[in-house]
Amino acid sequence: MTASIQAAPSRFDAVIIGAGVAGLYQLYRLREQGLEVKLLEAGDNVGGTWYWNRYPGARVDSQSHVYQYWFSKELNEAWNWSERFPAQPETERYLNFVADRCDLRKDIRFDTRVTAASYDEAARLWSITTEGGDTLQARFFITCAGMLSAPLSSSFAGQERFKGRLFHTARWPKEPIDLAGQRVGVIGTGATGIQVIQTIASQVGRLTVFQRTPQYAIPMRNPKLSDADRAGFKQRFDELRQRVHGTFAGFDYDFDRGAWAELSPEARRAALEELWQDGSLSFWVGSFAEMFFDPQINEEISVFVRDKIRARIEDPAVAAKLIPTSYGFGTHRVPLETHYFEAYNRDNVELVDVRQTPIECITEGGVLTADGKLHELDILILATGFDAGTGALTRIDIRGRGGRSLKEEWRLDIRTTMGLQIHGYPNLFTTAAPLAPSAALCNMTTCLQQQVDWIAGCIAQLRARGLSEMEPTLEIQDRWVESHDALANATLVTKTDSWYMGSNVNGKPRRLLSYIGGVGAYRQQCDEVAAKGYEGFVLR
Ligand code: NA7
Repeated sequence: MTASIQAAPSRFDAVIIGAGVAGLYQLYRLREQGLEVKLLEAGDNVGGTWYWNRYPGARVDSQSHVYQYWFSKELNEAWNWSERFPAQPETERYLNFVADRCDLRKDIRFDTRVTAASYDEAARLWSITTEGGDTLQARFFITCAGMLSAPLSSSFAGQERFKGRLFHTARWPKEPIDLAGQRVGVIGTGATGIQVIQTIASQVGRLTVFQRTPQYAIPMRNPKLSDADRAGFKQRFDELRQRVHGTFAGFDYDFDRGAWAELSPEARRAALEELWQDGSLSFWVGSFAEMFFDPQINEEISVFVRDKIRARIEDPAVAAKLIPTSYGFGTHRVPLETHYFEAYNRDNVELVDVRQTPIECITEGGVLTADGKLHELDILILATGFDAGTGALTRIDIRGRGGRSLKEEWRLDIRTTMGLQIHGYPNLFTTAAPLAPSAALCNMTTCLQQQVDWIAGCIAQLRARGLSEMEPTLEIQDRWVESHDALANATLVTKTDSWYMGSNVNGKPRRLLSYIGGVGAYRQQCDEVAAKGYEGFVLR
């Protein structure tokens, strides 16, 4: 072959993007059906979120006994979690273990970033282009690219001038970074910033935290697991697997404490105390659903949490900055923390409220705030979050029927059918996409496995019927979006700014990105669609 002749594109039944929790399982499920599958992964190993987010203190906020795969009892028997909320290295090891045990690597191409994908209607094939210029063809194109994987890493004017080292948390290097004695700045106090701050406060010389929105965070209770704990969870494998798929947020706890209105003030207080002591997200998505709808109940619960925070901070002026008052508890992602608030009692930690004194720019020496003060730094850590839900897909040039552009469409309005398919993009299947339960309101491993199973079911069905194309009608998509919005708009979540609503990205259309009707209810609807022969979808 001469250099001028292009190699024919490689042809597969399915191409998957992303070797994280969803992608690995999707590969497993499709290979099980005998499909020729290729998984493309931008990183040099498996892990997804747990590959990229290796910043100091990175840790799962879901209990390990529900943050796992359910498709194989053998896997579950062979793996032993060390603690209730494992740190990033352990979670990454788990995903490597699964990839090895299931022999998944042979169908994964690492160091391969997808830049474009377009659908050929006549051939019913997707052409998927990589950064390296290769093209792969596939009947089915499945994105498992993550809900929180497109980092917002260039948010500040002058960043490139900074003479020190600058990292976004989601692009933390593999080699250790020596923070000892350094002047470190952290911008952002979301779930990520909190984990970084509480971890490095005692390691660095000086820590300057730039906070825009304070957080209602819950103290994590994270005991080491004993052999007896692990044996207990393993014994409950079948029960837990069934349970997590039916609860509101995909955990083993649910809103089953009765109605708030029927409890006396003492009983409410006792229930909140008990949930608080559990040290998990059960205080939020396993307590009282009314907090999402009723401003008064929400305020009562918010007061409870504010008092808990206040009691831990020595300086009342610092406490006033750290206690949220502009939004209610639980109306955006609630982080878990470990000695986070105590970090602000340390002499080497300074809190800068950037609502009062906004960040003007980054200079050679550090962060310049609107009061004219230069906060001099050796290292600047951006814990500034992600273009959630949409970013992973809009950073790829995805073209559907007639060359329509997903990026252009979502720039105007973010619409999907159950977060699993999009009208105008046949044979494109999406996980962790907008309008399905996701990170925001679901234990990710639960909802991702459910989505992967549903997609695998669609493909099996098509093949069994000798068909080759599936696409939702505009009508079913409109209906889904409408019912999603009706549920979302009844809650206080849509009244609070956060990445849940897309308000952290300038110009992004506002819509609650995650489905809020509950994991159990969502799954039921997905199952019904399948049971009715994919009613509302065109199969041909
Ligand atoms: P988040 O939750 O989006 O947090 C980002 C933080 O960065 C948040 O405190 C932001 O303040 C802050 N931020 C972002 N841009 C700026 C600018 N320009 N100036 C000042 N502060 C800024 O991201 P995380 O990575 O913490 O968490 C994302 C999810 O990953 C998390 O919910 C888990 O599910 C895992 P803001 O709140 O916008 O005022």
